[in-house]
Parts: sequence; structure tokens; C-alpha cells
Amino acid sequence: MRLFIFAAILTLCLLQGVWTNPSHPRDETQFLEDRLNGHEADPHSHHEQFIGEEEADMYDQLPPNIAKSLLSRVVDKIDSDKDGFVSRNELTRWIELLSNKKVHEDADFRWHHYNLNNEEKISWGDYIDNSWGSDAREGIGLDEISDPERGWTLEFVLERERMRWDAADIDKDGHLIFEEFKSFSEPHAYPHMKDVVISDSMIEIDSNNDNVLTREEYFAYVLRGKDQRSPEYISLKERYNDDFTNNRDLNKDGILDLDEFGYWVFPEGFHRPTSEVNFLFQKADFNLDDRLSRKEIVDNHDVFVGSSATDYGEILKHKKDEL
Ligand SMILES: [Ca+2]
Ligand SMILES: [Ca+2]
Ligand SMILES: [Ca+2]
Ligand SMILES: [Ca+2]
Repeated sequence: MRLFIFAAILTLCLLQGVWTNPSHPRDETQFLEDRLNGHEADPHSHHEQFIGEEEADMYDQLPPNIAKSLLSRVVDKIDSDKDGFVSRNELTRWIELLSNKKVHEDADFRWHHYNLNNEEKISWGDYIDNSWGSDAREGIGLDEISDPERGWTLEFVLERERMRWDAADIDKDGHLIFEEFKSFSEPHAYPHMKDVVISDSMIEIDSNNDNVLTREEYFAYVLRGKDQRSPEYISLKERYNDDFTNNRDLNKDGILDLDEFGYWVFPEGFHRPTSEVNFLFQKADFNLDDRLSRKEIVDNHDVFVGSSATDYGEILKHKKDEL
């Protein structure tokens, strides 16, 4: 839901010429939730988590035969060697293709918003002018709260943005060409932005901004939205307590530092498309022959519409418009 709300706010702000919170690109918020929470088991909540309530309702209202026929057309595109089955490699390549396309499109959209004169590169000053306004560029109002939900001042937000900008500026000339801007705009997709993604993710959870997570800060994130009086809360808290001790706090000093938090966000050997493919095969490969038949994919359309293999249902919506 948060992703959907943020996307709606972002669209509104862009229409008004103001991006009120550019320090949190839409996909970063999703990236953190996706990485730290894993996949949801309930298909409908999975739809809502990824594509927003309205779209989830629209998808659920699609007659199953139409949903299946839309997905069947997508299978034809994924099955690049046309042998009638989707292999792990084909699905991995497809997810990478869709994800690269999305990164490019989202970055391109923002690039044109900040690069009004269509220059070859943009400066930090131009970016601030076109995102936060000329007052911010001149250092006016830095102590004002710019993110009421988190209590962050404009100065704090700009510092975070500047770190992301500097990490994206590969040739260190202070300007970003489009290729550099892509990694500023969509940092989760670029290995050289990993440290920035980790520290930006940390501040979402680190309520006192001291760059370490206490057990209480960890609980506040993993148990957010749960009713503290419910039996589920008590058993989950015990489980997360063990998880913190055994799996997260590697040096056993009772807190999570940035390194330990980084291992949580990016476990060793983690490759996002591969992890998505493993999940989809685990859900859909009924006969365990390590390939997906059209029937296996279509029968599990609920799982596929909640995954990046369909851009969380987006490409089915486009196919529906073609009908
Ligand atoms: Ca194939
Ligand atoms: Ca540069
Ligand atoms: Ca802390
Ligand atoms: Ca520790």
C-alpha cells in the first residue's frame, strides 16, 4: 500500500512541478520492504503489496479465463527458444529485461523533469533548483521540517541526497550524465550504489539516527502494524528475538551496525532476479522437472501477477488494453 500511496503522491507532485521527497525514490521504499520481509503467502495481499489496492481489485475482477489468456501470451514472450517450456534461464533473462526497462523508463521520466533545458548533464545546483527550489539551493529554510512523518529537516534530507548524488557521480565532475543519473534515481539496481542503499535503508528503521539498530528499533520495524495484545504478536516477537540474536547480530554485541544490517539487506551471493526465479519455481513447478509448462504458469497466475515477471501485473494491464 505504501508503494501505491507514494507513487500517487509522486505523480501529483510531479504534475505540480514539485517532488516533495526525492530522497525516497518509489522503488527504494519497495526494495526495502521486499528485501526485509520476503514474499507474502496470500495471493491477494501479495497483489496489494505490489500493485496497490485499486489495481489488485481490478486484477481480481478479471474473469479467470481472461487473466489466464493474458498470462499465456506473456509465456510466449518468455519462452525464447520456443520449446513450449520456461526454463530458469529464460525466466531470469525475462525478469532482468523487464527490470532494466523499468529502471530506464523511471529514470528517463525524472531526468526530463530535472533537466528542463535538455542538457547533456545536470549539476547538483540545477537538480536542487528543479526539485526543492531556489531557496533550498541558497541554503534558506534548511532547519525546517521537510518530512513530517519522519521528523527530518531539509538539511538532513539534502545531506542524504548529496551522498547518493556523489556515489552516482562516477567521474566525480559534480554533474550527472544520464547513465549516472539512472543510478542516482534507481540505486537499488546498481552494485556501486549498494552502500548508499544500505545506509538509506537503515535510516528508515533507525529511529534515533545513531547508525545502529537496537533490538527495540528492530522489533519496531519487523512488528509494525501488529496488535501488541494478540497471541500472534507474542510468538512473532519471540521468533524475531531469536532471529536478531542468532542471524542478525553477527558479532553478538547486542546491536546491529551498518555492516550487519547490510548482510540482512544483501545476503552474500544475493541476486534479485535469481531469488525471484527460485520463488516462482518453488510455487509453480508442480511436477519438479525444473521447467515451467504453460499450464503450470497459468494455473499459478496469482503468484505470477504478484511478481516482477509481470512487473507486478502491469504488463497484463497493458495487454488487456490491447484486447
Ligand atoms: Ca523454453
Ligand atoms: Ca559525472
Ligand atoms: Ca538506532
Ligand atoms: Ca552487532
